[in-house]
Amino acid sequence: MFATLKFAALLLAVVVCWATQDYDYNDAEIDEEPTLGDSPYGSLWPLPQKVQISTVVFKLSGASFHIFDAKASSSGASCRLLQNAYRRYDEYIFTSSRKQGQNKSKKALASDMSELQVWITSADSECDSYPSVTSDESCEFTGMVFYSLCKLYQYFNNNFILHLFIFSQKSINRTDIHDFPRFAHRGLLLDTSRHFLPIKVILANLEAMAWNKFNVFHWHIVDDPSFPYLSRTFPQLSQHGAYHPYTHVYTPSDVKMIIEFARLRGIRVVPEFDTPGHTQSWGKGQKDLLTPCYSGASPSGSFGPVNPMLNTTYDFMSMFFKEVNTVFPDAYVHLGGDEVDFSCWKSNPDIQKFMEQQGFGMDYSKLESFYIQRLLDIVTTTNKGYMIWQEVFDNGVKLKSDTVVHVWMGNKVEEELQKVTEAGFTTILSAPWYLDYISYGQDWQKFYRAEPLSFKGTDAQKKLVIGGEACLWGEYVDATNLTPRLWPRASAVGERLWSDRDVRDLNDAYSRLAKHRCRMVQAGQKVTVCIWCGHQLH
Ligand code: CP6
Repeated sequence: MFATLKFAALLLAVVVCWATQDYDYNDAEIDEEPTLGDSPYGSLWPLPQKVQISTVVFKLSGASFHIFDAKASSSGASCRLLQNAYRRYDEYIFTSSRKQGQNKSKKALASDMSELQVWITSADSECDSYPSVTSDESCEFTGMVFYSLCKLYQYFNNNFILHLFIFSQKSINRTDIHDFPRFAHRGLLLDTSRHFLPIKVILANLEAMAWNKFNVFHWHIVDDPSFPYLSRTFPQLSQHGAYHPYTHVYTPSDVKMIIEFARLRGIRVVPEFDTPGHTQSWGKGQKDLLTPCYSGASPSGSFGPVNPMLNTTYDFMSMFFKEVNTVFPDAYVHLGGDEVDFSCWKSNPDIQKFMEQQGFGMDYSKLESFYIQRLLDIVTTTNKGYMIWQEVFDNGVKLKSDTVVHVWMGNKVEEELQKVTEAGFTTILSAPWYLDYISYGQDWQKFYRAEPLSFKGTDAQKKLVIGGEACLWGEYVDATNLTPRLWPRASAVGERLWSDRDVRDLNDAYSRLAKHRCRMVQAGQKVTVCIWCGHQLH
C-alpha cells in the first residue's frame, strides 16, 4: 500500500511538471508549492559535495541572458568544447520561451541575472584532448556574482547550473557550491551485441549520462549473438557476424561521432572486446579463430571459445587490437575474460594434447590464463591499459600494475574487493548494479543503498576502488525499452558514485530524484542537435 501511494505521488509530480512546461517564467510566482515531499536541496542531483543555498532570489533574464568566458579564464572562444557546452545549456534553459517570442518586449530588471561568467582554471589544451581517469572534475560556483570557477571537464559533466534554473521557474537562489566526485570512474555499460542499438539511442544516453555525471561509457560492443563493429582490418567480421552487414554495424565514422559526442560531455568511451568466451559471432567471419567442439571422435560442427593453441589466433589478435588502439583514443580497453565455458575445449582431442604438452593437467583455467596472458602481452605492446572481468584476476594471471579489475559476481563481493585491493590493483564494482534486472516497485532504492567501500581493508585498499559501473545487459533490451529501463534508475548509481558517502537519506533522495526525472523527461522532448555532425536526435 505504501509503495502504491509513493507511485501515485511520483505520477502526480510528472503531471505537474508537464503542465508547467511552457510557463512564462517572467510572470511566475517564485514560491510555487512543492509537489512531493520536499528536499532543502530542491532538485539537485547528484547532490554536490558542499552546497549552501541562501534565500536571496534572482530571476534569470531570458531575453538577454548569456553564458560567456570570464576575462581571467584560461580557455575561451577557441575552445570548441566550451562553446558547444554554452550553446547546449543556453538552448536547454531558454529554447521554449524564446521560440514563443516571449520576453522580447520586456526589459531586464535590476534584480535580473543576465550573465554567467565561466572561469576555467585548467590548461587550455584540455579543449582538444580526451578525458581520462585523472581528469580534475572539481568545480566551484558562487551564486552571488553568478560566477563559476571550474576545471574544464567538470563543467561539461555537471549540470548544477541547470538544476538551479529549471526547478525554480528560471529564477535562482544565491547558491555557493564546491563540488567534486567521490569516485573517478562512474560508468555505464551498454550492450550492442544482444540487440543492435541505433546511434541516436547511444547519443541520447550519453546525454542522459552527462546529466547524471557519469563519465565512462563502457561499450560492450560485440558478444556471442552479433558483431556490429566494422573493422577496417577485418571487415568480414561484421559482414558475417553482424545482424545485418550494412544497417546493423558501427562504421569507423559512427564510432568517431560517438567518441566526439561523449568527449564534449566529459565522457570516456571504453570499448570491450571480450575474449576468449562470448565470441560466437567472431567465428562467423574469421575461420579457425574458434575451437571446434567434438562429439566423440569427430567434430560436432559447433564451436567454443577462441582457440588458444594456434599461432594464427595471436597473429589475428595482434592486428585486431592494433586497430582498436587507433580507433579508440581512451587509455584503456576492456578485454573481458569472463564466463569461459570449458566443455568444448575438453571435447577437443587437439586441445587435450596441448594441455598435456603444456603440463596443465586437467585444469582448464590454466589454459584460459595461458591465452589471456598472451593477449595481455599483445595489448601491452600497443601502449593501452586494460580492464578485465574478475575471473582473470581470480585465475592468477599476471597483470600490469595499472590493470582495473572489474568485480561483477554477486556472491562474496566484499571478499573479492578485499582480495583485489590487497593485491594492489585498482578495481571497479558492478555487482550491485544490474539495471537490466527489473523487479516490482522502486528498485532504485536497492541500487542507491549499495556502498562500494563497505568491505574490510586499509585506507590504501579503499583508495584502490576507483568507482563502479551500472550495467544494462542487452538480452531483453533494445531501442524500444532501453531509455525507460535506464532512467532514472541509473541516476541512483550516479549519485552513489558522485556524492559523499553520507548522502543516503532515502526520503530526501526520493524528492530530488522525482524532480530530476521530471527534468530529464522535459529535456527528452526537445530536439537535441549535435552541431559537430549535424545529427538529429528525436
Ligand atoms: N554478458 C557477458 C552477460 C554477463 C556477463 N558477460 C552477465 C552474466 C550474469 C549476470 C550479469 C551479467 N550477460 N558478456 C558477465 C560479466 Cl547476473
